[in-house]
Amino acid sequence: MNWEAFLAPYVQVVEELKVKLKGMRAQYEFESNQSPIEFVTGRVKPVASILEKAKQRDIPAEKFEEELQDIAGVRVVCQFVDDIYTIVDMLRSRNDFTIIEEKDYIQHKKESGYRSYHMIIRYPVATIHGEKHVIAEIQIRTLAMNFWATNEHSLNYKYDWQIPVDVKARLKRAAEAAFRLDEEMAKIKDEVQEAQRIFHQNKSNRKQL
Ligand code: 0O2
Repeated sequence: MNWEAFLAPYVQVVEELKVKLKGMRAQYEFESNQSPIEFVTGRVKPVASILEKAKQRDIPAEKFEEELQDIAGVRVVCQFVDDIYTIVDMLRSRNDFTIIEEKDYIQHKKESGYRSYHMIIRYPVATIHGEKHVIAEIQIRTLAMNFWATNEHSLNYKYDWQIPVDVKARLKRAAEAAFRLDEEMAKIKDEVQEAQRIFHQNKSNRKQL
């Protein structure tokens, strides 16, 4: 397998999606001094992880493009849970890609305690050989969900996906605590946003002086 050639369209998709989503963030801030997007990251799955996942799920190389749906991954991190659904609605209304599947792991958390909203899309990318449709995954989650998922991911690596029972139980409690934090923050969202608007306004006033 020529990995550089295989992954090139995925690299392009991740870069394009990052530019578009960061552009949306800037536009929100410009127009209303606040944004439902806190930050955007993206990555192309490392070759070792692609091979590992393919082996676990018995996926042959010719089916990687169709069945490994997170080779191109972009993550949108929000402050509040309802921001996630604002982003989801906005992504649904776009016409530069098609949505293949949506997985709401917020309403239906995973057994591990994982919460996040996943959107699997088919994104047309221009290559020197013409247009190619690439499958990509957009993960949308709050800062609290992201904090939990990042730590759980590290522990999975540390324990080679065999996290000890006591650590697993703690992680589940931590996931519930992160969820309660999101719930509490939702209750004071208006106040937090007003404070952030004032802060941004003062910052741009200072810049103009
Ligand atoms: P990495 O290192 O992020 O690339 P499915 O067949 O639908 O059940 P699938 O195909 O794995 O499952 O898709 P799913 O559930 O949408 O998960 C894809 C990615 O979501 C994962 O990629 C993780 O990034 C994230 N994710 C899903 N479940 C968990 C979880 O329990 N904990 C954490 N921390 N992240 C999760 P990879 O390939 O696992 O990892």
